[in-house]
Formats: sequence, C-alpha cells, structure tokens
Amino acid sequence: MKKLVAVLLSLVMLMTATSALGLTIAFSQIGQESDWRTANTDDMKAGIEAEGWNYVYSDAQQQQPNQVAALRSFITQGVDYILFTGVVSTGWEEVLKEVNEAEIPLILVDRMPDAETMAVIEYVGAFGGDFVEEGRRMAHWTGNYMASVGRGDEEVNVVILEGTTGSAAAMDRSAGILEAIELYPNLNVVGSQTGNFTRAEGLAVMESFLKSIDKIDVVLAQNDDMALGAIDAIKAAGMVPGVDIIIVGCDAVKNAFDVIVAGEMNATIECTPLYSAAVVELIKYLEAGGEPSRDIINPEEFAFCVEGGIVYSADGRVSIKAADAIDERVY
Ligand code: GYE
Repeated sequence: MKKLVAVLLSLVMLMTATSALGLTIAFSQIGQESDWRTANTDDMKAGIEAEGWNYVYSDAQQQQPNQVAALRSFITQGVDYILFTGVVSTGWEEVLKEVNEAEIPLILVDRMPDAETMAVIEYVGAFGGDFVEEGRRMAHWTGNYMASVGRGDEEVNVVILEGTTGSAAAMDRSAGILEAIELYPNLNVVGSQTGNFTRAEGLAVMESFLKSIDKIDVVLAQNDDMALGAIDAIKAAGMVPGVDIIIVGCDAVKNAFDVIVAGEMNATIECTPLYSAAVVELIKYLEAGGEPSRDIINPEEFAFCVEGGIVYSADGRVSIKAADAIDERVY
C-alpha cells in the first residue's frame, strides 16, 4: 500500500513538473520605442522565465502586419497562452478570432483593441493602464500647478506631444487631456502633434513647435521619452526646461525621475509597465481550473513632481515629491 502511494505520489509530482515545464507562453510585443516598452519587455521575460515556462517573444517593430504574422505563427506553434498588446487599436478582429478558434487563451496587456473588437473576441484576462485617466491627470496637475505658482489667471499656452497615431495610449490620453483641460480656462492648447512615443521624434516636433509658435508655456508629452526629447530641443533653443517652459510627462520612468529631481522637468504621471506578476498569477489560477474574467484590470498609479503636493485628479489625489520616491523606483 505504502509503495503504491509512493508511486502515485511521484507520478503526480512528475506530471506537475512536466506540465509546469511544458507551458509555452508567447508574447506579441509592439517594438522598442521607449524606456517604458523596454521595462515592459524585460519584466515579462523575467516573470515568465522565473516560473520555468517556455517563453516565445516577438518584436513587431511598430508594424501591425508583423504582429498579425506573429500571432499566426504562435497558433501554428500551438503555444499554451498568448499575450498581446496592439500597436494600434483597430484591425485585430480577424486574427484574434483565429486565436480564439485555435482555443489558445488570450491575455491582453497594455494597449487594448478597440471596444468593438473587445466585445466580439474571447479573452481570459486584461491588464492595462487607464489611459484616459492618465491624460486627465496630466491636465489636472498642470492646471493646479499653475494656480499654485500664482499663474492661475495667466493665459497659458500648451503644446501636446502625442503618442503613436491610432494607438489606444495616444488616443485615450489625448481624450483625457482635452476633457480635463476644459476645467482650467486659462490653459489654451496651441499645438498638438505626434512624436510617436520616441525621444528623437519628440525632439523634432518640439523644435518645429518652437519655430512656429511664439509663446509656449507648457509641454504635455504623452510619454517621458518625448518629454526628454522636448527638453533637448528647449535647451538647444537657449531656454531653461522646467523654468521657461513647464514639462509634464507620462510613465514615470527612471530617466524622468532623474531629470525631475534635477529640476529640468516638472512632473510625470505614472503608467506602470510591470504586468508579469499579474499575468503569472492569472495563468496559475487558470491552470488550477479558475474561471476567466472579462474585466480590464487597471493598476493603481500615482504622479510625481519636483515639490509634491499638487492635486492631479478630480478626486483630489495629491502628487508625490519625486526625490522622496526615486530610490524605490524599479523601472
Ligand atoms: O506610455 C509609452 C509606450 O502603451 C502605455 O507605450 C504604453 C505606452 C507608454 O511607448 O511610453
């Protein structure tokens, strides 16, 4: 009897071990446009591999057709789970339905497909930032900061550096900025153009704004990389970033923290790239027979600035002083 139990036990252990080792998780990533993206890519790889699972990774270099091809190749390979973030929000229905037909559980991370697509595809979990709220926070921080330094009644000219055209992150952040900025009538948007979420394009667009617009008081950059590019352009034009022009970014990456602590950038609205822990937890839960959910999970996020103490949301959240948080930052 004892022998039988021992044999059964080792059989169970063997099966658990092989199934754990046997899981193959594939990730269709957008590209390598920003520090955020690098942190997201590194975190996912580390988190999946730490479980001893096989990890298949594809970098689409910002091209939707590359993502479509990657997803089809994941289907052909018969992977166990597919992780997906879309460079743009439309045009995914056909290929995601193919994933569904192949019965490969789909986990959405970061940029979701548009609502129409979401409504007709199957997915087992979704984790991403609330980009509309992040945009609102950029506007709230700016309006309240300007008032806090006695510029609440001054006509303030704002330029927006948008992210990749057609991406959920850019469209939703623009929508959030434009919605909340209405509450601060002294803030006027005088320019808005895509810098494609990269430092180089942020620099180029800021250069052209500086040439074509007489007075720029504030830059709202939809990610920190573009904010850093704008800072380069402002310095090159002989102005002092953070003083002559107020600069607000989004993401809260390490490079932005360094520049905020140095006083050359004013604030950043957090958007976390760290999803592997949630993804791993979900996969384990599903493997154990848990029920999938169609909820989109937004992580809790904060805002950081030079001094701290600025209200950055409609519900009265207050920014954290960057210098107090810099040592705990992990991306
Ligand atoms: O803000 C930006 C990146 O989709 C949330 O993409 C992401 C955005 C992030 O390139 O830096």
